[in-house]
Amino acid sequence: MKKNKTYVQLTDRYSAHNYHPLPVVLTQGKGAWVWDVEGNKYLDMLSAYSALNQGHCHPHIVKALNTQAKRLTLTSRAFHNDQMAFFLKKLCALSGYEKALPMNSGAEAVETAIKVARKWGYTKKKVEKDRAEIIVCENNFHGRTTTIVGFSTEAQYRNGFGCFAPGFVTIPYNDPAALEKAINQNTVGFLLEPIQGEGGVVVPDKGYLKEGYKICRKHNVLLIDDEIQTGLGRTGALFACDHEKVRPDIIIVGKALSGGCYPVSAVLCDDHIMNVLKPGDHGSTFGGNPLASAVGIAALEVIKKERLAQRANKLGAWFMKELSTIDSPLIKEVRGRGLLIGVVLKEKARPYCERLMERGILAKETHELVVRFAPPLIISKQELSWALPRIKDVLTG
Ligand code: IF1
Repeated sequence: MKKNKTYVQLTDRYSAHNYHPLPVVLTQGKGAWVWDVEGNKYLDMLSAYSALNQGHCHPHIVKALNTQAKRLTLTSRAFHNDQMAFFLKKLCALSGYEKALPMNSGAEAVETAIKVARKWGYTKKKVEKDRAEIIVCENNFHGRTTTIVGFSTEAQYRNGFGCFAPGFVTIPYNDPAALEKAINQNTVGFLLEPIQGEGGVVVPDKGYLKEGYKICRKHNVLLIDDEIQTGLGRTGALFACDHEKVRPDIIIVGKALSGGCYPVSAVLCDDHIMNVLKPGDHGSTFGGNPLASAVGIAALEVIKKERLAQRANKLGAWFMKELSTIDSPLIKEVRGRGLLIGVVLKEKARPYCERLMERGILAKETHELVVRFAPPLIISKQELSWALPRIKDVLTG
């Protein structure tokens, strides 16, 4: 049996060095568990940054993937396929929006939302040509395209990648007054994460989204909610904005929209916004393809049928409470919502993630000081209970 190290060396030889992963090489997954090439078993507490809410290789989703793969995989949007409409219908029914536009990666869906918001601004709000502004938050993470990193406030994501697109205005997160102040007649959208994931699992004050929504309404600005990481059950509701009963003008989803089986993302909004797009305005070779659509249908069915949001809510509250009782001078704070939890340390989190790995738990640091726990939502209380003493050992030892 080849060792993890062999694969890591081979990867270093042939792959761009744009990542620094933990030195574990996975070869199989089932539910909340994964196995490496040496036969070691781990509890996956990252779930591919919340793409695996339904768990690894969920049989219902894998079956849909296999069945569709044998029938038809791609038509392009030059022709119709017999899967996409049903996928979008299901997504609209679940989310309560009138229209959905399918893309592939999260970043592409964010780009799509930016285009929709700008075109809405020019055609409906009558913003002067090329003057549209979108407000974004400090500490944001919305993806890696040049437009998106152009409005990141993280030096590493930007440095060396300019020039950047104009038209973005940055304000502090969790500050409604700053939003009101930043809006002018050219503002078309306010793009935000309801919880900042990459930012370190930053949960804003209660009422922030509601207040933000009210301000947007008052000034005819679109609230664009990036639920790529927080959506589809992760925080204990279908969308994190549901906790405040806010209905954003645009919601962006990705990751768990395929249960980790395929890249599937989408932009959701009502027709009076989506109808600004005309044939030829936007597209994607793979967006809405039959394989993606069949997988998407199955992924949504699992979220609903297995009540993943309710599970995340219940298990998350319990797990976070348990984590909070760990008495260690190393821990500064435990924060999060549902099964998106950050344990903020007083020192670098990476060595602790390495030690967790040695104990059979896969987690990844974010923002240097935060260990993020975001297991698949199908995880059981027993599995979480198995993890607790191990996490406790590592964080107190
Ligand atoms: C990587 C982080 C998470 C996202 C939100 C859009 C996207 C993401 C809120 C873009 C993607 C990913 C990207 C991935 C790591 C991961 C991540 F650590 F970078 F911050 F989840 F927390 N909006 N987040 O979280 O979606 O284009 O990647 O499909 O390695 O960059 P994408």
